[in-house]
Amino acid sequence: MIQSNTITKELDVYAIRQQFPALNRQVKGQPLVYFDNAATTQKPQVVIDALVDYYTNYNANVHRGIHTLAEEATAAFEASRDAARQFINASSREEIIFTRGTTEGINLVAYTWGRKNIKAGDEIIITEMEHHSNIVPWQILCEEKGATLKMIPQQDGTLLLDEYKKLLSSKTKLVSVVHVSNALGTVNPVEEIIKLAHQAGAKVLIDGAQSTVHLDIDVQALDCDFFAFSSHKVYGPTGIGVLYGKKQLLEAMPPFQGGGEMIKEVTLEKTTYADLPYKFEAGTPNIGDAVVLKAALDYVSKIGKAKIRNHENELLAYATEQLVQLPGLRVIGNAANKVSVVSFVIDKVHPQDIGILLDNRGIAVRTGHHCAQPLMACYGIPGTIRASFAMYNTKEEIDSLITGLQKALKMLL
Ligand code: 7TS
Repeated sequence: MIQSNTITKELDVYAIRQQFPALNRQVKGQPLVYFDNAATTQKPQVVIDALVDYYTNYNANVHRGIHTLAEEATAAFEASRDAARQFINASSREEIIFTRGTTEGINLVAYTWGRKNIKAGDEIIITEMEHHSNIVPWQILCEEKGATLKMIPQQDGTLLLDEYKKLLSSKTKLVSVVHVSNALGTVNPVEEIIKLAHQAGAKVLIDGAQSTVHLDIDVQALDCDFFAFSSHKVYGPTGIGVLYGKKQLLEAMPPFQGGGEMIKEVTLEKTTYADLPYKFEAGTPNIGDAVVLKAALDYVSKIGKAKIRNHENELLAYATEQLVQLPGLRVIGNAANKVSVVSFVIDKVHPQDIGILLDNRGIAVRTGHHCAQPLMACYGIPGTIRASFAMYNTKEEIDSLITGLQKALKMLL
């Protein structure tokens, strides 16, 4: 049934919902309400079809066969790289490295750029609101090198930039910052963070895991040195992601893994490495999922991120407005600039109990620390309940969440 209040002027949510088969399923006898989009988005039929098409019609290894299937697979694989380049406006396709996802992208930079450039006494700056994947690789590196990891503090979801300025010095070699917090939804002022880091002579990595699906990304305008994102949070398949790096940095970096495809010539004495981007893509890549990434990015571009964002912002405002009326509920993270995530705790109830009771009503949220334990420690809480929205969510679904929470609280309190 189409209800006018859930169709924004520009985005026909109900037409979009038809394109996501998973949204038709029932959970515990109720229609699925999927609010765990920050963990991973559901996939539109075009993405599912593209994967089936690849394995049905042109599955072959890339860059090595001269037969037709290998040529088709290689062309599709490289077309996907071009689509990713365009999606984040990198200046050249050589700057687009396929990875398994954001985690691998960050680890690649820590392992190669970090091993080469970080020395004892150097400092790396991250923030208090990082996902563990933008903390642990730097801890490992700092431990190995005798470098120091510093954190920009935050208050109620907003980074304290004055504190950041105090942390910056000639010792700072890298600033690695999450663009959009997965646990709070905060959009961080990365433009300013990047500018200040560059003035101090440091390089900057942006963790774009949560931002790439919601915001227009222009790595050249941002002037970041590295940018990492995951396909599966942009309506694409799992197991594939992109690391962007400025060409001159990537060229100067040692390889990540050694093996086939990343070499120019191997003798027993010495190996010379392949040109970019292949130097960083050892072995048979995840061809099928890489090919399909293009279908996902094209799908999002065709609908238009501005329209999607407009709709998601309406959902976020509506959800926040409804949630704060529940007794004992406290929203965690009230930054002025947020997208698509509302995290909250409720007095005297454990987030996990709420998660289980909501699941009994077919409502999927994430509960826990969201792989951001240092952030939870700032708030003195073990975790939150997180609802995160995508283009296919509706206000009626938020109403179901509110009803579900009211019923859960009646049972628990
Ligand atoms: N950085 C941020 C900000 C993230 O939100 C995530 C995943 C990652 C990095 C890691 O991405 P991956 O694709 O390599 O795993 N975040 C979440 C989440 O919020 N719930 O599940 C995964």
